[in-house]
Amino acid sequence: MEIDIIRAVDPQVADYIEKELKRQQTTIELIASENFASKAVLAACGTVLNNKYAEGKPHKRFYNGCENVDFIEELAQERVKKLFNVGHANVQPHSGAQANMAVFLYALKPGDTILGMDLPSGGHLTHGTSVNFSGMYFNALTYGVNEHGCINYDEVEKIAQQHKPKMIICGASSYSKIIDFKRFREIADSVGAYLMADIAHIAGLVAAGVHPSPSGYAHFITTTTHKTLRGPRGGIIMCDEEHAAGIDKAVFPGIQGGPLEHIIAGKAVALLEASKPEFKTYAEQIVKNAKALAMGLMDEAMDIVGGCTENHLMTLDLRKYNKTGKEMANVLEKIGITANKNTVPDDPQSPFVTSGVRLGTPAVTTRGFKEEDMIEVAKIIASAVFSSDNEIGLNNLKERSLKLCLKYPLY
Ligand code: DSN
Repeated sequence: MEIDIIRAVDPQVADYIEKELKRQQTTIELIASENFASKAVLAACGTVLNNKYAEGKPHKRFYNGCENVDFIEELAQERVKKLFNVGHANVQPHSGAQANMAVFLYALKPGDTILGMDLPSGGHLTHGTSVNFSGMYFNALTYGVNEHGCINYDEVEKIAQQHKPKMIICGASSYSKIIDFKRFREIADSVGAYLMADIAHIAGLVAAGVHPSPSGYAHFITTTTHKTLRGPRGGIIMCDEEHAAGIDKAVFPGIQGGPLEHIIAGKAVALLEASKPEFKTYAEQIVKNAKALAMGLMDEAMDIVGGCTENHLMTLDLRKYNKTGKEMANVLEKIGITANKNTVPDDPQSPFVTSGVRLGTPAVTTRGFKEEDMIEVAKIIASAVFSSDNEIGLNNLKERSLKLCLKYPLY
């Protein structure tokens, strides 16, 4: 057992790994960006591939001895191309943020105007936030959502017409509706902008055909590999052949050194898993579970941003209960449910406090949770909102959470 090998050298680290395993096994994981990678993916990441430097591309490396990692990286690239129907894939980005940074480096010059979704509406830090490189080095404009929690496409078009951005960014970290990539491309074309689709959250749904694909619409598609795609932590960039050389150069030597070939092996394994019929069933169940959770919460008089979900997540809007996201995320942790505080549109609270809690179903669906379990989760969450000061009540809720976890053993 790997843990025994670690324990023999470093009992302290081994202890914390075991405790983390227990935490994952005994809590309901509702962080929308997390998942449980398969044992095969985890094993691939913990191999001797860790030891290899491989700057460059397969068969064009700066170091010798790359004959095995070359084939693994090519396998990963080919699997991305097939799964997402794209012309070129770079599987080296260490993260989604670095995938985005590489696209910016290739497609933009400092000072260029970009247009992305604002953070409170569900956008991502790297889509133009002032504290991130994307907001520091570029003239970042933002669009938001309408009263139904949907992207305001007319607003996107209006801002684009007015400011002629060089790149429009779609994709989000906390957005529960289907993204209309075609409409985004039409807007981008009308002002001569590039379109970048960051599908980090929905990549697994796109791979399974449960969410429309940006392929054929976006000039650049970026993703992480560890969310709905259920792979190792990392990033990928996809584009047409015409941008391939430039994107590859932006990743290395532009922003990264040696690729993490052990993680790329994990990506390859996850991509193979994602091409199987079982993965399609899994992705469909993620969405069914999210809908059941949203319905369950609304049946308990909870508010959901946008009133429903069409993908894997939703944001609970706590304003009418005078609770903050920070407070409720901590209460949920006490009862064995892990989620994160999240801003809601027009949030009066700061991003450190927030008025919302984001809830997602990719991880619990991997465990085996079905719709009836999500209804029970909804009841537990609603009870926690209403009785957050009642210790005995919270202990009972913790028991109910644990019971659900024990129904679906993990690892
Ligand atoms: N931190 C990720 C999320 O939780 O959505 C985005 O990068």
